[in-house]
Parts: sequence; C-alpha cells; structure tokens
Amino acid sequence: SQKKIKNALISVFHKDNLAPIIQELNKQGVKLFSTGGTQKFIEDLNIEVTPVESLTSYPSILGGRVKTLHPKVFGGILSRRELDSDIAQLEEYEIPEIDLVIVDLYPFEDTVASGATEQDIIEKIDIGGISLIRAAAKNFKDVVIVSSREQYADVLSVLQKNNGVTELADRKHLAKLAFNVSSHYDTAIFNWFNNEEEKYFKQSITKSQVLRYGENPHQEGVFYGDLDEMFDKLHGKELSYNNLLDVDAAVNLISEFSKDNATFAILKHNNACGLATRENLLDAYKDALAGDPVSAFGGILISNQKIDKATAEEIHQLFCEVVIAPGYDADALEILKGKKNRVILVQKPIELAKKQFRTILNGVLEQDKDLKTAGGNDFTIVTKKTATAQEIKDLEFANKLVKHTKSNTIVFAKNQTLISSGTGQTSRVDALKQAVVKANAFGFDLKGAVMASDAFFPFPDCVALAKEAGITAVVQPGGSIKDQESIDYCDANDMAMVTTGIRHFRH
Ligand code: 93A
Repeated sequence: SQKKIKNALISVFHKDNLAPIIQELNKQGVKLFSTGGTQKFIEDLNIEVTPVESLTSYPSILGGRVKTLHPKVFGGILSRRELDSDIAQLEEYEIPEIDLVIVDLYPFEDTVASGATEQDIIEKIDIGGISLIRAAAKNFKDVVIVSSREQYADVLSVLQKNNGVTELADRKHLAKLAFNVSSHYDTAIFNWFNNEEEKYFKQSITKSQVLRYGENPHQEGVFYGDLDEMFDKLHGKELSYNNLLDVDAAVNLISEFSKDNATFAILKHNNACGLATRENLLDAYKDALAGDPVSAFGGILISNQKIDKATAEEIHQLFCEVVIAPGYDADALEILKGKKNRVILVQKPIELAKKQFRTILNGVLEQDKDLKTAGGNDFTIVTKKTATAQEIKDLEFANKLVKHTKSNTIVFAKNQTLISSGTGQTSRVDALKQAVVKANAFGFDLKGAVMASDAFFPFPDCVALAKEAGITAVVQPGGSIKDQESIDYCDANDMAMVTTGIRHFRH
C-alpha cells in the first residue's frame, strides 16, 4: 500500500504557497502536468512542466471551460493499478498514470460574496477541478489528492516524510478531506441557486426593528425586514408583534381580491371576522363589519381600494388598531387620524416573498407560499345539481377566504359576504358547528348561503350539517376516498358541490 509518486497533475486557482511543493516534487523527480496559469507559475520557478494540452492533444477550449476534462487525464487518475485490463488500456491509449492531483478550485463563494454578476458567478462554478478532485479521491488506493490550498503545508510534510512514498492511510485521509471540499463546494452552489429564489426574503432581512415586545409583554421581539419598503405609515403608534402578524394575514387575504370590486376585510387573530365585496367601499365596509361586530373591536382593517370620506367616517366609529389601504382621500385621512394610536398604513404595490419560514424545535421549516387559488373556471361540478351563477361567485369568494383562515376551517358566505366561519378547530365538524352558532348569534339566515372547506370531507357528516343549516352549495378540494358519500348526500338533498383539487391547510 506504499506508493511512490511519479506523475502529478497540478491545477490550482490560488498559487500562493504552492512553490515549496513544486520544488519538493521536482527534487523527487516527479513529472509535472499542469493547466495554463499553473503551468506558467511552475515555469517561472524554472521547473520543467508539461502542459495538459500536450497530454490531451487538445487546446483549452470554450474560454477555459474545458481544460482537463479528457480521458487522457481522467484515465490516468482513475485506473486501478493492479487490474490487468486497466493497465492494458492505459498502454493501448498511451495514458500516463497520474498518482498525485493538486487542485484549488475556482473561488465560487468568494465570487458570490464579492457581489459579482450572475454571469461571473456562473463562470466560477468549477467543473474540471471538482471532477479531478472526485476522481483522484475515489482512487485513493493509488492516488494522492490535494483538494485545497489549505492542505499544502500538511501535504508538503507527507511528501518530505518518505521521499514521495505515501501510505494508504494518508491517501484515504486526503480522500475524505477531498469529499468534504467537494460537498461543501456543491452546497455553496446549491445555496446560491436557492438564495436566488429567495431574493425577496434575503433583501428584506437587511434591516430589522426591535419591537415593544413579542407576543406577550414578557417576551422580547424583533422584526427582521424593511417595513418602509412595504408601507407608508401615515399615523399612529408603532406596530406590535401581534399587529404585524395580523397585517401579514390581512395583506395576504386582500391580495386574493386585487381584481375584484371594492372589498373590505376585518381581521382578528390573523383570521377574517368580516369580509365583503360590494359595488362601493362604504357598503363593503358596513357589510364586513356586520359579519361579526363583536370580534371587529380592536381589529385590523384592510381595503383593496383607496378609502374615501364616507367610509372613513364609518371606520372612525370603530375602535380598530390598524387600517391598511392602497391610499386615502385627504379628508378621509383627517378623519382617521382622529384617534391618536390608530395605525394608518398605505400598502405599496410591492411583491411579497414567495417563501415562508418558521422555527420549530432547533430548526427552521421552509416552504413555498400557498399561491394557488382556484377560480370558478377551475371548479369541477361533482353533483347532479350545478351551482347557480351567484353561487359560483360566492363559492369563489368563500374559497379565497377559507385559504387564509386557520385550519380546520369552514366558511359560510352569501352575496360575496362572509356570514360566519369556524376557525382553527381540531375537527372540521366542530369548525362547521362553530360557524353555524356564529351565524345564528348575529341573526343571519343561512338559507341559500354557500360553504367552503379548506380540506376534503372524510365523511358525509359535514354536508349533512350544512344542509340542516340551509347551505345550498359547497366548495372543497376533494380527494377523500369517501368523496362519493358526501357527493351522494348532496345529490339526495338538492345541493351542489364543486371540487378544486387544491387543499388549503393553514396550521
Ligand atoms: O472551467 S473548468 O471547470 N474546466 C476544466 O476543465 C478545468 N480543469 C481545471 N476549470 C478547470 N480547472 C480549474 O482551473 C481548477 O480547479 C483550478 O481552479 C483552475 C486552474 O487553472 P489555471 O492553472 O489555468 O490557473
């Protein structure tokens, strides 16, 4: 298992501290092969070196992208010295055995850190070098791999120790280091690609702001991000931790209604307690509030339209923490400013991050944001009865809302208005029952209302309870093995059901 180094391939980006190794190899009579820049460095030391081009009979092509990627190079590294067929093939194709490979990869991470352009970063993805490293490390039984300039000093002492004769244990150790280098290198490349996707998130964490406290006064809290980039704050006290959670929920909910008529939402604890779409904003606000005027107290209000004076006058009657809108008429703003602490935000038309993060245990969960919403055209009618045009509108409306409500959830809606919802229940039946109780409590008649569910019905009990409450049409993702039981129930009870194929869990 002792091996004497006869031929070495050296291809390094950083040449510093390389000279003593080259000199030692030269002293030991090792034949050196090398790529362009490294070759020049060795020649400058007055030491003989063979350009890799004369080994491959190919020039370096594609601006250096293909220099060492050639069977004459990799054959000499990967051949099994004890295998007759490998030996015969090296002879047949005139490939010299290479028993030492020294590589220092293109500095990918440094290039990213320098703020280089995408094109420059991509050019710094080393292909040939990483292949040399992996090939030599794979064949550690016969080959010594030096995979980073950080190993030069150690390797020099290994070379000096026994006049270029190396031990298997040393080679295997270097192979382990090599795969550490290559895996780290590829991870850095992966992270770069991944960060590209998370550009919006990354940009937003360049700033942070200490909050009054966290979810409760005994908890400290910080927001990492740039609120000024997303909102113009026109009035009011500082947004709290819980306000920010609500603002997030509100902004995401209202984004579903960006192309709709005037829409107003009132949120509490990240769920809507009022939502309505109307011809004009004042009606939208009034009908949103009517959904649950008790919960609306201290709520977060959001509108998809500029707020006018008439609507502001109504809002002013309510104690609410935050108002968010794309803009305010001057007289409306004056009215809303009438309460010292009321936060008034203008939502800027900026794109939100498409990734979500959440800490769990001692780690972080990451996921794509739920950006899919089924429109009426995506609905599949699964019952004999088809939904009316008005029901389809209401089903669309309810389905948008159910997506932004904590699971398990059931939403009842009628005339583009939230009647009531059951939110965050441990069973869907309980969510439904809660919605019925709330609708009754505020004097709503559920006859002709529609129902949306965030996930499928495992049993027909939900549609049965809905029928009893007066629901005539239902939207749900579908996909339960017992879907047919719920559909059969609807068919037997003159109800329409549509499926979307898109589940909207929100945990
Ligand atoms: O562009 S590459 O991926 N293509 C190759 O075939 C190749 N072979 C070695 N880069 C390649 N290398 C890298 O070139 C090495 O990893 C090293 O970082 C650099 C050394 O080039 P030079 O000797 O010309 O300075």
